[in-house]
Amino acid sequence: MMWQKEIETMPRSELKKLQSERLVWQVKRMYENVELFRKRMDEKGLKPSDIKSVDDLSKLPFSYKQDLRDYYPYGLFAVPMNEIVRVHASSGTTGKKIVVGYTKNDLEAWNNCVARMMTAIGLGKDDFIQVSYGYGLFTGGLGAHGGAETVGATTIPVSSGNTHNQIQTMIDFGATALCCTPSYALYLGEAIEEAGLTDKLRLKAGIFGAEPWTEDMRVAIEQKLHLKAYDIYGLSEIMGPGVACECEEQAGMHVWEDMFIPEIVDPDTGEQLPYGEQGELVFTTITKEGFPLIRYRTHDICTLIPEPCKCGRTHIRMKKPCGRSDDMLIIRGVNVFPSQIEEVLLKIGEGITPNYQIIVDRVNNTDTFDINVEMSEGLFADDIRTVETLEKNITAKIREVLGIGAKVHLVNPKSITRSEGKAKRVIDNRNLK
Ligand code: DLL
Repeated sequence: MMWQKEIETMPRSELKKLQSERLVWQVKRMYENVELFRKRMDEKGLKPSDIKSVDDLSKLPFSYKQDLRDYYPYGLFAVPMNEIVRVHASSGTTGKKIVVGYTKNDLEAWNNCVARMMTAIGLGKDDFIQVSYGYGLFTGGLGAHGGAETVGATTIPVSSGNTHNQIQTMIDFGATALCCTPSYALYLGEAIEEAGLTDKLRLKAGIFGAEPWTEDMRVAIEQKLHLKAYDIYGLSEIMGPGVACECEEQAGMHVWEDMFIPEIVDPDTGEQLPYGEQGELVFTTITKEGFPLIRYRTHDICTLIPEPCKCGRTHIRMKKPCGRSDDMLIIRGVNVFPSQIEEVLLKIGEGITPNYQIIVDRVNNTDTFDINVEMSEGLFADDIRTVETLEKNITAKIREVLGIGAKVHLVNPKSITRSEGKAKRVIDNRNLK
């Protein structure tokens, strides 16, 4: 059942018809139930009846991450709260997280998205799928989990962290597939190699995503873990992992177009660009009930591949995202906005200035995360005790906000280089394109 052949190989003309019907349905119900959407439609002088097919998509207003902040936590949901059976959350640009919600049908649709991919890459009832994405508010763990149970595999919900335990579980429980971030997969691969345990692995496939990774990384992971490494893309706002997935061809990720309409737009003007051109990826959810979004600006820079895939699936493919049109960083799989750091520094205030620089690198397949913060004029670098206390305090607050550790270094006032008076906030030395 999970090879949803009729849908996955539907002729494009039929797919377009289906999308149009669903778009019309979605626009109508959102106009009735989501205040912000109604307001934006009214501002444009648009009525739901003006939207008759996917050809009218570009008339519709965009939606933005900022909207989720403004209507935090549940203000954009399109059903009464008693129909929402699960919420997840992800980083917002400042202190507050963004919150998303799912109805029972939404969870079923999500499970299907991931299950379609698992089926495509040959996973099923006889497999043991180890889920090493984090469980909790992050969508990775429970998203992969739902797909694994749906294909009937034996699901091993390890969650993230504790490498020793990961490896032991993988070997003892006979995992045949692994789901985690690509950087963690590489890290596990090295650790397994070092421990001389590679022979004990039974892995055949890996489902890796949540952060950018390169073809070189794919080769390295495949060599170390003796498996085939597949890419999976998604974002909490649209659903979670599984919005787009690679098939057996490993040649771009199929966007499940019966549920999501992708567009590429010029990040500056918002103008729709033809398939094949690079720009910002935008999604419209046409089946989501709980938290639907119309023309959501992902900020992921990407290209859609309109040519048919050898696998026979007709759903369009996307290339690996190759950057962001905003300043979001993904460090150890966690989304980080520089503004979150600035907010922490501003709150601490005394002894420091909000002049900071984030330096990210990748050493031994793990992201390093350093933050230099200029101390204020009144503080002296030789007052080691005060400096150390402040550094500890900032580190703790950053961990509280982001959920990951950073190395904080207080540096002399005005020592962070400015160009045209502006400090460069982020130096990312990882080569992920
Ligand atoms: O990262 C969902 C996910 C979990 C996807 C597990 C795949 C596997 P967020 O935390 O909301 O959701 O982060 C979404 O992560 O806009 C991209 O910038 C980035 N991203 C996700 N998958 C990929 C990928 C999850 N395969 C943001 N390649 C997105 C590159 C990715 N970037």
